[in-house]
Amino acid sequence: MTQEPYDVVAVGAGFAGLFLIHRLRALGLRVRVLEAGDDVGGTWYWNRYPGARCDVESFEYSFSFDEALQQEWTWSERYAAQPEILRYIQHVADRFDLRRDIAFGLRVTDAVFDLPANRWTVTADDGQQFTARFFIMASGCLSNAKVPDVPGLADFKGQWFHTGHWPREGVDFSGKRVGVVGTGSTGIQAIPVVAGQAAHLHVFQRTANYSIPLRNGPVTPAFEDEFKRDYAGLREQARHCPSGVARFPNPQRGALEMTEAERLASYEERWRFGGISFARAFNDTVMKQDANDLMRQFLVPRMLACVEDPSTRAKLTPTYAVGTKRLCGDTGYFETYNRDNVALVDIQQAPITAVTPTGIQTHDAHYPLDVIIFATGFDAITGPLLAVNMRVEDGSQGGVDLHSLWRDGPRAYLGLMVAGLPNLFTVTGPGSPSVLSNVVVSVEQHVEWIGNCLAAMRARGFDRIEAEPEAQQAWARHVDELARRSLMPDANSWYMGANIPGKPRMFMPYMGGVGVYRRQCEAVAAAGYTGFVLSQVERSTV
Ligand code: N01
Repeated sequence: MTQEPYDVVAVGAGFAGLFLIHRLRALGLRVRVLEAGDDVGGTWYWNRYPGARCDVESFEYSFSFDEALQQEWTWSERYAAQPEILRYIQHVADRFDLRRDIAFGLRVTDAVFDLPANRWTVTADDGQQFTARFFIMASGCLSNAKVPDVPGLADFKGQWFHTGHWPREGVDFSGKRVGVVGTGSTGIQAIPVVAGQAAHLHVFQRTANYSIPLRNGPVTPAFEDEFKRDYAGLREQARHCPSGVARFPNPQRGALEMTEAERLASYEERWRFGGISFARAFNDTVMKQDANDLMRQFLVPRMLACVEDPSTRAKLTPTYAVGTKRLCGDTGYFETYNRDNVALVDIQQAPITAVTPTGIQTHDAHYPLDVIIFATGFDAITGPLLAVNMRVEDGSQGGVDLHSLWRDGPRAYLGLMVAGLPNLFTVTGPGSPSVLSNVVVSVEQHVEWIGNCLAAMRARGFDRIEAEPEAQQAWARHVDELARRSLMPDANSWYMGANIPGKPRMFMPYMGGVGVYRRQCEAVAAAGYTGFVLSQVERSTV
């Protein structure tokens, strides 16, 4: 069944898809958002695992586009848990009546751009098709959950879950022997909660990680007032600073420029404040190994001071450079290893070889389990884009598809458009600050930019836009150069695609920061969309 033509079809009803509807409606465009889940929320719809919460403060990790919305909503905790964030997103959908432009329960499988017709046809898993002049992937950077390819999983007699597809009804761990595989941001959040419920918990750790206590707590009226008395001003600051987070914005000085006393005072202040802003204590932490070593020397003893068993403490000691994989924020993570019902298994030293019908087998032992939780992450940034078979078809010359274009690694001009795929926009695509920023700030910036671009095209009578290959190449070189000046490419991180076997190894996000990035996007638009080719190929325009 083919649906009526739209101006825009988009994928995903998370923060990005919802704001897209709001913004594009205001421009008078007809938009349809296709969403695999049965409600709004995106990341916060799927990631219902125990302990899930945002490690960016909620007053900042929220929409800024509407003053009344931000004044009326009250967060109960400094770092809200998943149910509250989901309630907030649902509130936004209701308040702006966004659901009527969303089709739920549809997973998009294919998107084909018919070059002569200048139309995308987007196909969902139930066969429904939607056509539109413009297609926008608002599918998130961390929505393609990755279960490791471990032999024997299909024959496991217990229950197993990936944290990114957590069952709505929850999981009862009482009296169960549970195994958690993975100690990234997700595992570190889930482990303390699961440990409190399960009879026994084995944590299977491949890489020891850095984590800073969040020091979460209830929002007091004074705390709320701190944000709300000049919310607009704070948001403006967030938009123009590197991280997209206004409180503790990025530092102007490097650790190596400070005296030891100044440096320790700054680390101490951040440590007491809590959370992942610790990484932003100095501007050279991920740029210079010496600066990184100084942070490490401060952080590791603090972080592990609570772990009583010396051999567990040794296993929990990270060895890579701080901040080159995403820093984690936790609530009682390291303390969990003092519990009698928790054991840490070092699978770097003795890797998992199989899942057996009754548990996990490593090189040197078998661990009987009733439940296995994979907190093993995502095929990040490109995974959700490549999950849709996107291609351009030109009756005479054959076609081009995203998989071929990105065979050697993803490239997108400003992270917004892929040369060769006209009228397709990617929200927080590769080459944009996305996952290195407060992603809601980045989402709003992208959606605003796309909306302005569509409005400008309409005003000037254009109906096709595509990125120039040369501009895309130059942007990709710039993204790569920034990364190479830092320690980031040395880590086996998902930023590098290192967690997915066979994925091209390439640092995907833009390291220049959201403020600088925003200025570049604005300059491109102000100069008439330099690096893009705009044209009129249809007889009449929207
Ligand atoms: O995933 P990860 P995540 N065998 O990829 C291990 C955001 N987030 O879901 O490090 C054994 O970081 C893997 O080991 P290693 C945030 O941006 C935000 O935890 O590859 N182990 C690692 O320990 C975050 O960075 C919040 O050696 C395997 C873990 O699994 C991103 O989501 C909360 C394995 C995966 O860690 C992803 O976090 C949660 C295998 N085959 C998440 N494969 C907020 O608070 C992987 N691992 C906003």
